[in-house]
Amino acid sequence: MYGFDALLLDVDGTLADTERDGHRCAFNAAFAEVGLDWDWSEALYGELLSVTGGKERIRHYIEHWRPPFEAPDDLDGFIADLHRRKTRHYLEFLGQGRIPLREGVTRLLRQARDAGIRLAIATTTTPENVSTLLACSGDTDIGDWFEVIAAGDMVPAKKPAPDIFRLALDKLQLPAHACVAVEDSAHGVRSALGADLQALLVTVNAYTQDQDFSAAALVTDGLGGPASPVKVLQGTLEGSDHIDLAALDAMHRRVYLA
Ligand code: XBP
Ligand code: MG
Repeated sequence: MYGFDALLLDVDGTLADTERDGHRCAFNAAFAEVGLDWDWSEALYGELLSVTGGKERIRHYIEHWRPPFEAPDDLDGFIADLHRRKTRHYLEFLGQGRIPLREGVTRLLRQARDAGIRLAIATTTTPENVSTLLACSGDTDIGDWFEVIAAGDMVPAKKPAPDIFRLALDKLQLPAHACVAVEDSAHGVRSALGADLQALLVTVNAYTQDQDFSAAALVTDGLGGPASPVKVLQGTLEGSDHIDLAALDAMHRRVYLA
């Protein structure tokens, strides 16, 4: 029925707008918990998102943004402890239902599952953050729909390196040309294309809308839905006025069969 076998999805910014009101607030809660006067504003966090990975982001902040900071001898241990605290706060926020899935995500995933399209995650965040986000999404079994969850420290190099998408493809035992990928950021685009996932949709968000997506096959302002057409920012949308399997299939065909 469709010309592709699997859908590989990013998490933060793609499945849900997790950064501004989720991860950022969790970092600030962890800083306060250990008595640090660090406060990542929405604007500063937008800058810090240039570094993927929470532990890597904390280290970058210490090295580049923080006035002279008396770093403890075991800086790695200090950062790991801070990140564990941050993750605990983030999981709490998810459990409070503070971070809903973006519009159209459940609809598209359900359509893919019903059509036999295999589902995989490729993300920089931790596996626990992924499973909890999905479990708190309202459709409690949505996490079971994913055959593969490639996440966080499973790979040595995080996005924009291609490692996490390559791991997802390896676990699926599929070639890149048999798949469609969905991302939200320039780092994610570089990671997906680095894994040769050319049939790539980008659904931008407030933090990423001004980034360079010229290499992506299709860029929209989201997945939309039958009652809410999407805005196409790059490429052409065929088959429907929102992102469904027909639209992804048309994109995949344009990339590989044109
Ligand atoms: C986005 C990231 C993650 C999150 C924070 O991941 O770079 O680091 O910002 O999560 P993606 P952690 O867009 O690839 O889903 O603190 O768990 O890293
Ligand atoms: Mg993302």
